[in-house]
Amino acid sequence: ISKPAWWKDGTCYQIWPASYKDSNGDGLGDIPGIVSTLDYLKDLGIDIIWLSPMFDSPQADMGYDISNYEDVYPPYGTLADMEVLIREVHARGMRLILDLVVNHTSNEHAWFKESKKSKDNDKADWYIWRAPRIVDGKRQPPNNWRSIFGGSAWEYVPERDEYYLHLFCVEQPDLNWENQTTRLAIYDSAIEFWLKKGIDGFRVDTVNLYSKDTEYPDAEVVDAALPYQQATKYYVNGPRMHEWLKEIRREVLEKYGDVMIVGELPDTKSRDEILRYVSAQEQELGMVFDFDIFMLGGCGSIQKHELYQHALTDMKKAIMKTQGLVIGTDAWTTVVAENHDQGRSISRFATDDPKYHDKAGKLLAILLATLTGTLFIYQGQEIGMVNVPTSWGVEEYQDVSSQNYWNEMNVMYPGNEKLLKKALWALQKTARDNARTPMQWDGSANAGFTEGKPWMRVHDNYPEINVAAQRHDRDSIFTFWKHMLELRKTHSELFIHGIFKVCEFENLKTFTFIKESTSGDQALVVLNFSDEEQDIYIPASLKDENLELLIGNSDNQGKRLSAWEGRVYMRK
Ligand code: TEU
Repeated sequence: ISKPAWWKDGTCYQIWPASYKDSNGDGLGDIPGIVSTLDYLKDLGIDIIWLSPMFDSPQADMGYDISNYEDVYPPYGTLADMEVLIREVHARGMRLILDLVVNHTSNEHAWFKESKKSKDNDKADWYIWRAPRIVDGKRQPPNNWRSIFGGSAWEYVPERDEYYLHLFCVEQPDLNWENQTTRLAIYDSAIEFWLKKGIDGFRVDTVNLYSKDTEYPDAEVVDAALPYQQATKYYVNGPRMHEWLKEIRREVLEKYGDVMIVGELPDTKSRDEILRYVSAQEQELGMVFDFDIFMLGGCGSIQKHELYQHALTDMKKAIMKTQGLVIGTDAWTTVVAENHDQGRSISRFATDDPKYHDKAGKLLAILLATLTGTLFIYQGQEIGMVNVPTSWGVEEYQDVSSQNYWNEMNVMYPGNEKLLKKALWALQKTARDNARTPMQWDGSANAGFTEGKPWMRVHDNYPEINVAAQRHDRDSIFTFWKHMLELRKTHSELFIHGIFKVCEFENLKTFTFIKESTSGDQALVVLNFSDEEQDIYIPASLKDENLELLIGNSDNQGKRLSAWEGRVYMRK
């Protein structure tokens, strides 16, 4: 058996550059700011850093609209700053991965500026152009597809008298992957440029959307109230996806050794389909982020206000699915509960009630740190940052998808106070803004994030929840995470690589599971996801065994779990 890849055992920390750490007082995080915190991350027990887009960009979608893959957004720093970051990360024995955003570029990328000029320029078919459809003598988009961020997925360009496709914002035209010259340019500019600089891999944005149904048929009308329809069927996991991912592996990645490739895999439910991407034998991706956990309670649906409280069994199901990917296969999986597109895990999956906040944060740390796969922690998760306050007005929400949703609701339901109130309620629960409030470093002005005016409002609770308050406090969520990450490594066969078995699935209050290593070690993890005391379930196979407490999030010695209590037992 060969030694497991470094990217399997490593714990990865995601940095969202705008909101992480500002070093020059312009109110926006930056690369020198990141460098100044590397010892902090090392101390937490981080092995890999994933940096969200810091490339040059007009920031229509916070950097997921890239205008130059080979340069840095000036307020974040320079290429030289990135070189320092790469060096300093490596000097501490850590690794760095970047975001690879190649489904689309910015409309200000030189490729697109050229492409839109005419129908016969060099890059005329580097993007997806189609003729208008003429209905009753009027110009209409080529089909009825809805953009993921709302509105039509097509935008008209007079110079060409054609529309281009944008699955996301208008400012994010989709690249034409069918064109081999385009693909090679992408590989060269977005991938190899950075691998040559010494980065260790990529998180691949929307890794399954590049191959579309090139007939561009109309999508079925599911919601007649909407002017444009969800068309995922025609662009998710399209016919040439696997061919192209194999091409990237074969033609590009192979040259750079054991790079880490984690793909973001939206809208993919089937286990077999996921395995096509992550089975080692397929030679495509190392692992993916499955979306089931993020979609709990109807999150991610177009009508955000139709959100409901998911049941604990739904969450168990989502986790069983990702944990099950490694069973009987040669695939690898991920453990993730937060990122820059989601509400905070403590608010979504546990409770942010101040009475239970610390315990809930530690409960989630127990859950995540005992699961199999590469573990991802999002900035602020390690101190239990929570969703934005319910009192914030809509003007505090900065994200383009939040704003589009709000505008759409106002157009569709003008003056409907009740619905608009619900829409704001839904934003507070699901908006991407929840993950984008500035990192809470200390109790000083602006949470120590910036000495200037922060680009986005700092959460009101920063005097209570911040790094400085927690770092040296034995009882803090931070210290608990640190301890959990150490245990995860000490018992890596069990926690990082073990087999996961859920117990008493139907229980709606407690989440109980066994982890078992190939050498036969066993751990029992018991987690109370409720405000009330709960019994501890001990499966028959462990009834007569000697169970020793490894760690818990409470001093409770009792035979029952107190509210939001979690424990890990080891079989002696
Ligand atoms: O997200 C892809 C994606 O599917 C999102 O639409 C996701 O479903 C949504 O944000 C949930 O609220 C990636 C990036 O993570 C996101 O930040 C970008 O905006 C998007 O791609 C476009 O690049």
